[in-house]
Amino acid sequence: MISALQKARAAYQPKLPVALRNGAVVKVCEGGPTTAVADVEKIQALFSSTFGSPVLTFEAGNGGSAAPMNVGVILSGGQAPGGHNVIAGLFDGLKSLNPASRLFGFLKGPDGLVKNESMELTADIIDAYRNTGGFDMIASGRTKLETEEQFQAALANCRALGITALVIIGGDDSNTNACLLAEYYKKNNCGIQVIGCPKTIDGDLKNEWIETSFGFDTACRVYSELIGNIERDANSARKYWHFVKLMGRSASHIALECALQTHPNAAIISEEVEAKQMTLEQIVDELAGIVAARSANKCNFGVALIPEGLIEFVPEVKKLIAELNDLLAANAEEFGKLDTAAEKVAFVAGKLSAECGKVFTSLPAGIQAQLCNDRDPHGNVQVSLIETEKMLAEMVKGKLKKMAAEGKYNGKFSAQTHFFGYEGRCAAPSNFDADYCYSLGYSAAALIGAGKTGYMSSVRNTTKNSDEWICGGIPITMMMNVERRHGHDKPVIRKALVELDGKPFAEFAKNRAAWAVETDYVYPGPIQYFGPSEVCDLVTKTLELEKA
Ligand code: FBP
Repeated sequence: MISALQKARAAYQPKLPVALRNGAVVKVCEGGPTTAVADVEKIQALFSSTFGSPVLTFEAGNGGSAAPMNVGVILSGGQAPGGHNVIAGLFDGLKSLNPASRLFGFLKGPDGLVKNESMELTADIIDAYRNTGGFDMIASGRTKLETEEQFQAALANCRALGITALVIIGGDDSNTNACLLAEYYKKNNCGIQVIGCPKTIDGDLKNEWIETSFGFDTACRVYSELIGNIERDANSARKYWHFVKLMGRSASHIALECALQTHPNAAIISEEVEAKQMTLEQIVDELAGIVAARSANKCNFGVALIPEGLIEFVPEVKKLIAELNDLLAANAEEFGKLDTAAEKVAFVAGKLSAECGKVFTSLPAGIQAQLCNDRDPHGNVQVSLIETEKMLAEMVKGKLKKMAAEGKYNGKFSAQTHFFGYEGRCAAPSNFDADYCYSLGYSAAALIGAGKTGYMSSVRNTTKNSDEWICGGIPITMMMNVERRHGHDKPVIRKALVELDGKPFAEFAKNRAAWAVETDYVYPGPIQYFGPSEVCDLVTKTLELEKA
């Protein structure tokens, strides 16, 4: 059974750029040769077959057709609203190239490609998922596609299905791997094209050519609705401070966008914390200062936004985590035998350097235990499992107690904590994401039809009406540089962190002092799918400001 909204939404026809409205056989306009964002010689050497390809821009074709082909698609990494529309756009684009073309979905992410688990995506299946959230059509996974054995297994599996092109829908890491795969297949004349699509709610896969990653718009709208509701509750009950942690593994784009949409009393931006080399104590002092200032105005309530990745941007905690990672890796066997959190905490506390030990013991006991939890498959702390919102609420409470003892504060402080992340990742895509994703998928079909490989599908000028959208392909090598990862130099797509000299941060910085003491909340309400264009067809504040 499907909901009334899903039924009505199934009929929504996403908008397409003019260049794709006659089908995916397009006129391809080539720009000049390209380079990489940094480490040009190294990137060129690593990607000798795909490096330097031109930026491609499409113009409408005359409705012609191409030979039929079989294409495979993968959803990689965390869910993001609109993934099903990328697949629907890809499907429709391929059928416009030739109705006999077929699309196969590899199941559970890159694993499905390597282990040959797939299903053919027929028109009935696609129709059931148009404009829906989630990745459940074929499911996603986080396996990294990077070894030659994996590339060979994927090749054999594609050949068995007659697949000559792959579309990888993923974030910076998955698109980096798409680029490695494209290079390997081209260099070895395997006859398989690889195209990437920019996905992640985190919003950190963007650059001059990729205006935004899909899913960021919808996820931020869901969180902003919830934050607005909480703000209104706080302003009604007038007795709680709400500490809201927001997803975003590393960059603070989500926290910044939600702050711009809802005007909270405080919002921490990790990139600023790192740039100013702030200590945890300074962050706590700042928050406690805002609580005290509001309390002096008889407002013992408020809302503070905390980015998920914060702790890794606080220099002293970053150092502690790095030391912990090494320590746990070096003592894995001994550590694995410990049962209780207390034993684990005591074990590491006894082995840390004096400097990191001091930071570790200054943290609330619950956080100490969480820092000792299992690492992800890449040896990283799973930041979404660290309850930073609780840690800060507890530390602010402690600071206020001290301030009260010194006669600097006499208010009441009662905290509620929240974590918004999974709530937004599978929401029904906003009109923006529904249109953008469908166009990205359709554009990927056009890139395949044009015989291209190593490109990311791109749709630009998205703050304008879709009649003015520009679509085409961007060579993935163009977005790359070399970074040190787990002791090795690796080619990777450069992650886009919040730019402190960018317009979205400037807008926040200009207003935050007023938002801190005044109660200037904005209540965005739920995403609107039907109704006037001014409430349905919005773009994020981030994009609006960046493109202004
Ligand atoms: P992607 O970058 O793969 O899109 O995932 C982003 C994200 O949603 C982060 O915001 C979050 O830290 C992480 O995934 C959580 O991952 P998991 O769902 O595996 O717990």
